[in-house]
Amino acid sequence: MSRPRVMGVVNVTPDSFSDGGRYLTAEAAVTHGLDLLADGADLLDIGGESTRPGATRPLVSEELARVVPVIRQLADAGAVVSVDTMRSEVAEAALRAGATLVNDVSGGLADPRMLAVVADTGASYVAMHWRAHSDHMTDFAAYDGPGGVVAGVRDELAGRVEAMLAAGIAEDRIVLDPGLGFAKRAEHNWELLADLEPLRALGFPLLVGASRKSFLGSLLAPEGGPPRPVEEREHAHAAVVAHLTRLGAWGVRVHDVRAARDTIAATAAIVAKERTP
Ligand code: PMM
Repeated sequence: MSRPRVMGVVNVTPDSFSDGGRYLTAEAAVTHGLDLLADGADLLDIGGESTRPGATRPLVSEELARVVPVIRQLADAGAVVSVDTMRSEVAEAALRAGATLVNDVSGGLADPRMLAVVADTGASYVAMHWRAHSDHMTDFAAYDGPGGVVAGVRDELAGRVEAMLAAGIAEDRIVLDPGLGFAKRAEHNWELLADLEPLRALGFPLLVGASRKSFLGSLLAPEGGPPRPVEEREHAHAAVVAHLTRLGAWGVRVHDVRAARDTIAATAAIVAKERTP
């Protein structure tokens, strides 16, 4: 596929910043997933742990109970399903229930068993750049080395790639993600978006999640005023999706699938004409 894949977000959590509590029952989450598929999602990302700044972690049993029934039903309905989890037990159960991709925001750092589980099952694996759990990640939002945030994220992801390959994950199963908003201040996110080439040069497909994040809210805030509310950030997000389409990103992780598909379609139509001699 030459255009970015659209990964629709289904958060089965009480507290996600973007949609917390809206799809907490399995029935509501499944209905939402089916709606996202009808809107054109290429795959669905099902998560049971909120990673909003300051969030505390659910019990493993809670996370399992939230995601497994939803994954089973959506996979049975024909969806390509990824599980958004940092826990190997949840990844294993999700893969048994029909998921084919593990989206680990910690890139294997949160659970020492994760990489081995992914290698053993042959699942695809999204490794996001991450430094610490959400309750204290803002303490780690400093990139003082040469090359700043771009070089810092690239080097830390390169280290994760080494660990993944050493664990036996096949090269063609790996997707990398810069982790916008995770141990990053707003200007870090913009710097990363402006300079994704060093990450791409690592040689893996890139997934990016900017949808509804607070750096969009702060960009759009009136002077001295509060951030733009979560549900009013979509136009700014569309500009990010257009940019990622031009860069040839592998995928975008989004809440509003239809808006992302429309943005990608229009951008791709322009790009196709540019390339015609
Ligand atoms: N962001 C969130 C959760 N999971 N996974 C990947 N791969 N990349 C991201 O940027 C990412 C993620 C947080 O956003 P949400 O609370 O709206 O799901």
